Amino acid sequence: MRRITLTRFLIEEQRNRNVIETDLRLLIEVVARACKSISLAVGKGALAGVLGSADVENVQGEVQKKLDVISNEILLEANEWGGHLAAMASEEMEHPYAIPHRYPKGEFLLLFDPLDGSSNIDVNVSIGTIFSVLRCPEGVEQPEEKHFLQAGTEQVCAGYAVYGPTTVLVLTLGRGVHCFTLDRELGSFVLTQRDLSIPADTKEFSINMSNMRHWDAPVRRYVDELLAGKSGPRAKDFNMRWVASMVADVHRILTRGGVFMYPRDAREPSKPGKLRLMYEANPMSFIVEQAGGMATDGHRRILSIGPQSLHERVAVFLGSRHEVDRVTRYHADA
Ligand code: AHM
Ligand code: MG
Repeated sequence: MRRITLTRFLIEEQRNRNVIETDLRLLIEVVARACKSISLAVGKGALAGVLGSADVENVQGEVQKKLDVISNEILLEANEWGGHLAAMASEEMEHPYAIPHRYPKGEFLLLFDPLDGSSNIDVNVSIGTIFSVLRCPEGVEQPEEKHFLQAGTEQVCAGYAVYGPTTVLVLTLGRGVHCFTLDRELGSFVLTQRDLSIPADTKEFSINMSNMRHWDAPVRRYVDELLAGKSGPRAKDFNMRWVASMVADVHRILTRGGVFMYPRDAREPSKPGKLRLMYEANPMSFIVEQAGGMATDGHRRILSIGPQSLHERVAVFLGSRHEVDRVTRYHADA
């Protein structure tokens, strides 16, 4: 079998389709290398003393795990010196991270959730990294928060890694979605699936059911109908899965279809949802749309939302097209 490593894939994309600039290729390779380091740290677990809490809160008011902090540092260190970035932003940092003056600057902005699925870190369940790449507006030397506030449609690249039984990296450059599996002996990501495609129909849904009493009426209506099964209005039985790591739930949907929901709820009525728009919902929505799926906040296409702040939250409905379309219609009906 001819093995296509990530490096070869990117060089061939650049050569044959001219869709990748050299700096963007470098950026993706650096992020992939950082994901390998995170994968190694995650894999060592208790042996390396990396489990447990770091005893500090991040800007979201969540207690950081040691691996959240380690993963954030790995991504910052890997990406600051290559000359491909203008600045970075992370779930774990209140403000954007400026590239130190001693290094050259590039034209891209990198945003990431360094380790998604925090509640699963200490219990040996799949977790991952999510990232999004934007272009720094022209003429901006010192990017500030406002320069990051671009709609998801402006993303030039997005991806995620899942640290599960295998480590995979899933990537889109706006021309399909491709999956690479980490060959641990070689230390390289190898292309294992081109052009992932999410089936338009599904019999599987994904939502944290414990919040049911807090949901808005359209979400209740939609899930009630799914739960009613064969004898209900949908006339088929649905299965449910909730890993509580968005990376793992989305990866399952890219593999076999499904609908993922993290709606707004009445626990914190002032918040539009739990997940963060710029480094969780936007990159995942770009990937899902590129695989033929759909992603909305119940009302609007997520990728078209004009962000107001770096850490803003959003309700998320994504996955198989016909299901996301239906739950979005239920919001409009209401
Ligand atoms: P995190 O970025 O702090 O890990 O939070 C995001 C995660 C998602 O991966 C997952 O879908 C969701 O939070 C799970 O939330 P809950 O614990 O409410 O089910
Ligand atoms: Mg997250």
